[in-house]
Amino acid sequence: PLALGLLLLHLCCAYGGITRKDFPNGFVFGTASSAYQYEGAVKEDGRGPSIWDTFAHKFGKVTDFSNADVAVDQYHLYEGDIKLMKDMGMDAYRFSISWPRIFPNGSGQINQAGIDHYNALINSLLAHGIEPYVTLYHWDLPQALQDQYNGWLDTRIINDFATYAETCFQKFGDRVKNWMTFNEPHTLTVQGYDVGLQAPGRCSILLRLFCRGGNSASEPYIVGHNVLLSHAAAFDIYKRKYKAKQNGRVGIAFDVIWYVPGTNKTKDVEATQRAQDFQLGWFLDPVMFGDYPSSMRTRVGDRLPRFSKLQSTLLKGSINFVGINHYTTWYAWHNSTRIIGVLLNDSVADSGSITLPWRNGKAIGDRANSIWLYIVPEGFRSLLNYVKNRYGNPLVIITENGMDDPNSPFISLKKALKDEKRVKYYNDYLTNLLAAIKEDGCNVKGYFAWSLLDNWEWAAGYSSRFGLYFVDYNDKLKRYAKDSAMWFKNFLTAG
Ligand code: PSG
Repeated sequence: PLALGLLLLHLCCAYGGITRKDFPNGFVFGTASSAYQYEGAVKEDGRGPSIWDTFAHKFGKVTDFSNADVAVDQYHLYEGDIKLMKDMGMDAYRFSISWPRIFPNGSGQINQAGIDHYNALINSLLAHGIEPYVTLYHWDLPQALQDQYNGWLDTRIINDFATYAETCFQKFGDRVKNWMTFNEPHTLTVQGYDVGLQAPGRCSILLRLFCRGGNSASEPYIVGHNVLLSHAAAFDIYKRKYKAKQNGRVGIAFDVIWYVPGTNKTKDVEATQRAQDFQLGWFLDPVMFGDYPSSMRTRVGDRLPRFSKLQSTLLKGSINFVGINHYTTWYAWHNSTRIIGVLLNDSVADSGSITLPWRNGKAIGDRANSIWLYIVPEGFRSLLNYVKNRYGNPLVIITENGMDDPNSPFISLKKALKDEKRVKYYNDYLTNLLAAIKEDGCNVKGYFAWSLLDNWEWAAGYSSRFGLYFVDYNDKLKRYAKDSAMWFKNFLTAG
């Protein structure tokens, strides 16, 4: 007990010693996850295949040649995982529902075994006093809809998504009060249909070297449009048919890198704003204001679909909270060359800005394991102020925040559990979040760490470890608390 006490004292007070008591009453803390990255059991209880099963099983798409057939097996191990959350003192858990577990063919017949599984998960969370926050779409589209009509490229998806969403409201909405229709509409659009590094892996950049099908100059805008209209349809159904009875909230979890100008020249400052327009603005402007940012309209022209009057009205105000997945900050400059436009001819080139995590050969911050993840805690506070100022201080929930370490056979278990860098990351990002709330008046009401456990990191497979808990992939997926889990426990339960 003394050793543990000293460890907790060290973990808490080595870094300014913030605790949850410094946050407003009712502020929610939790951890986040997603179905495909966690569940495994891909062939059990009638689940249909998703586009991520297909993609992960294609040769060369995942750096360590792995797939998520087993992942961290939360489908079977959820009871134990809920105890880990409880033990840290977490209030909430963000997870996603796998669409092909509910509708193995994407639409049509409901799979009762899928409903039963999520009922059991939700009931167990509530029995332990943990509030479920549910994402409807965290990228695992039923393969059947990809085969039938090209998934997000076709407007038929809007109805099928709306039916799936309504089924979830109907079956789980008596107990689930916080919904996110989409996880990272921008990432799924750009990674899936512009650069092609994620499912379904379509692109035309770099002379079609890496993709067989796709058009990076048009498909991302079509997909983004259908995602927005699908969100609006689901929001409308909730508002008209479920809100009065269930009294919940519907949001979206947006991926947001904070961009800072590479120099203070006007054209770089303007390019920084454009980079943000083509990331957060692309999806948040339509749900707040009813249309895309004007910089997108000007620069993309006829390739950017238009909203009808009715669609625009449906979209405007179709969000009860703004979910923010935030990890990192990059620089942005005006793109004054033509090379990128020629090589890419895509939505990235359309923005007319170049974004990078270094300047003059020097990184913007300390790097985590992922090549895109640089640690810049002050960027978090700036981003929250940007959202406050541009969008009228909406209700914000931080739906993801975290960093990864490498998965290496040369790092001992003992060493992997000493994740000092992660402890410092959380301390510093939460300190900036606190300042944004208390000093700047940002309306943030919840925070979810990515992630409870190490898990399957998409194209990076198992090579990346984002967890507060270590997962031993060589020994029955056993979970071990890292120092960061102890740090959270102290942060949440101290005093
Ligand atoms: C989000 C943001 C960036 C890269 C990847 C993501 N970025 O800033 O370049 S994906 C996001 C996702 C979750 C991932 C997690 C870590 O929602 O499923 O595991 O972040 O990459």
